[in-house]
Amino acid sequence: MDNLGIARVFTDIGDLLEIKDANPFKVRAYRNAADIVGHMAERIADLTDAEVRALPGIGKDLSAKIRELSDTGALAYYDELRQEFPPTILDLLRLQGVGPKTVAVLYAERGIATLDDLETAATEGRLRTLKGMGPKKERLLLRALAEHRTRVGRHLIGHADDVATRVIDYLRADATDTTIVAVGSLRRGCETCGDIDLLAIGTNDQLMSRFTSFPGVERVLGQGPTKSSVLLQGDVQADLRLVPDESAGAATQYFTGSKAHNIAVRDLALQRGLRLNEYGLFRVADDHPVAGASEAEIYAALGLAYVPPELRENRGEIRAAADGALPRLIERTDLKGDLHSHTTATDGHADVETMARAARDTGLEYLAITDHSQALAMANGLDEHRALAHARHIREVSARLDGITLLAGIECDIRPDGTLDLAEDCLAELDLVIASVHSAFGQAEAQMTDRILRAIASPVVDVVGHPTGRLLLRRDPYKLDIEQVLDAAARAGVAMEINSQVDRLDLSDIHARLARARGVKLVISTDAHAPAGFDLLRWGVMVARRAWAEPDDVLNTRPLEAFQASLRRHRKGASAT
Ligand code: DGT
Ligand code: CA
Ligand code: CA
Ligand code: ZN
Repeated sequence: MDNLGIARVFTDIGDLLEIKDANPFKVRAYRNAADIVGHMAERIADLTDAEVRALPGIGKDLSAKIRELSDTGALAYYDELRQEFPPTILDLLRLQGVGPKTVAVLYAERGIATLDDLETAATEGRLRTLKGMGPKKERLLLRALAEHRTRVGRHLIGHADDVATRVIDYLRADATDTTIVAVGSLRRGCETCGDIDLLAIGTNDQLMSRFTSFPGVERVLGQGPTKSSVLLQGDVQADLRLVPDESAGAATQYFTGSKAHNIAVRDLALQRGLRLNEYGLFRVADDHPVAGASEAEIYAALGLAYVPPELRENRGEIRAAADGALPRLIERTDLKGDLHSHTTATDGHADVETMARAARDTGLEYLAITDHSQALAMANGLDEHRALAHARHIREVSARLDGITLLAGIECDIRPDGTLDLAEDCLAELDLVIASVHSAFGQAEAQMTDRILRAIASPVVDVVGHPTGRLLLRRDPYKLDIEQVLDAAARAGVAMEINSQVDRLDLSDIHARLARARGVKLVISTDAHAPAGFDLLRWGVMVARRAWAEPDDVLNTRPLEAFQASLRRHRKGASAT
C-alpha cells in the first residue's frame, strides 16, 4: 500500500474512533499520522523502522501499523474497528456540515447508517428533535444530501491522473510498440473526471486481457476485442479502446471530447460536405477519406488551427480557431516562481531551506514563503512579532542559497469583518501579502463580498488567495459576487490566485477566464506544505490554460525583478480601491 492509501486508512480510523467517542488524544494521533504520511516525499515503505519511528508523533504502535499496511495492504485493527459499525457509516461524513459527532448521534439515537436512511429521516422530520438539531439543521442536511448526489462517482483530476499513469505504465511495459494515451476529460484537464478514458493505437491481441488483469482491477465490467471497461480499487472506472493507425487522429479527437465541442466540429464539417466520426473525416458525396491519422490534419482539413484539448469545451474555440485567434496558452515552463508555500513555522512539513531547495530543483527561480497569520491558531499562525522574525530568517536563507531567491511573504487571514489579521505596518515590511478567507464561510453574499472588497482596499494586499474557498467534491464555494470582486481587484491592481492544490483549483477555469476579461492579473501558486508540493504547479497551469491564459496574464511568468515591479505594492499609481 502506498502513502496515500495508508493516510486514508488512518483518517478513517480517526473518524471511527471519534464516532466511538474515544480519547481525543488517540483520535488526534491517527489524524496526525495521516497528515504526515500523506505529505511525505519518500515512499514510507522504503524507510527503515527506526526512520519511521523518528517521524514526529509516530511511536512504536503506529510504526508497526504502518509496516503492516505497507507490507500486507491491510490492518487487523482497522478491520476490527470497522466491524463495530455498518460499512456505510463513513459515507455520512462526506456530507457538508456532518462530522463524526453528528454521525455518532444519528447512529446511536436513530439507527442511521446510510445516506438513504438519513434522507428518509430528514424528510419525515425525525431529526429535529435530536440534541443539537432543529428544523434548520434538518433542511441543511437535505441540501447537503442533494449536493452530494451530484458529486458521487467523480474524482479529482490529480487522483485520476495517478491512476491513469499507473495503468498506462503497466500496459506499456508489455506493449512497447503500441501508443497508449489518456483522452476524455482527463486530457482536457477538467477539475474532476467521471471516468478514465484510454486509447491504444495499433494492433495488439493481448492488450485487452492484459488490461483486465491489471492488479488494481476490482471488477471487469466488459471485455471485447476493441473495447473493455474495468472498475478499479477506489471506485474509479477505466475504459480502454483499441483503434488502427489510420484512425488514430480521428479516434483521439472523438474520445477527447468534449461532447459539445465534437458536436460543433461535426456540424462545421457537414457545412463543408464532410462527415467526421471516430474513424476519420470523409467526403459525404463519395465516402472518400480526407483525413484521420492525426488530429492536426483533421482540424486543418476543416480550415481550423489545431485546438489544444483544454479549450475543447465549445466556449468560442472553434470560431477563434477559424479566425486564427487562438491564444498562445501558458505552459508550465513559462512559470519562473511560486508564490504560496508553508513551512514548519506554521502548518508545513519542512523548513524554509528544504522548501527552497525543492522549489529550485523543480526549476523555479523564486519562491514566496507565505506562512499563516495568527487567526489560524490550529496551524500555529504567526503574530506580528513572529512574522517579522520569520521574514528575517527567510531573507537569511535566501542570501545563503544559490539559484533561488526567497520572498518573505505571508498568507494573511481576512477576518470575518474584512479587516486583516496583522497590522498594516507589519505587512508593509514583507515582500508579498496574500489575503485569504479561512473562517465564517457561511456569511451571506453581501457580507462576504464586502469582506473581500475591504481586504482588496488595503494597500498592502497583493494577491487574494484561493478566492472562492471551494474544496472540490467536499465544500461548495462561499457565496460571493465574483464580478464585483474582480472589478475591484482590477482597479486596485490586486492579483487573483489560481491555487494548484487538486482539491482547490481556485479560481476555477471559468472564473479565471472572467478575471482576464475584466483586466485582472492572475498568479499560479502551489500552496505547497511539503517539498513534493511543487509538482502541483502543472494543475494550476492546466486551469489557466482552460481559462485561455497567455503567459503575460500570469504575473509569476515574469523574471524576478519584473515580477516584483508588477506587484501592487510596487506599482506606481496603484490606488486603494
Ligand atoms: P467525464 O468522464 O464525465 O469526466 O467526461 P468525458 O468528457 O470524459 O466523457 P465520457 O467519458 O462520457 O466520454 C469521453 C469522450 O467520448 C467525450 O468527451 C466525447 C466522446 N463521446 C462520448 N459519447 C459521445 C457522444 O454521444 N457523442 C459525441 N460526439 N461524443 C461522445
Ligand atoms: Ca471520461
Ligand atoms: Ca468514458
Ligand atoms: Zn489558505
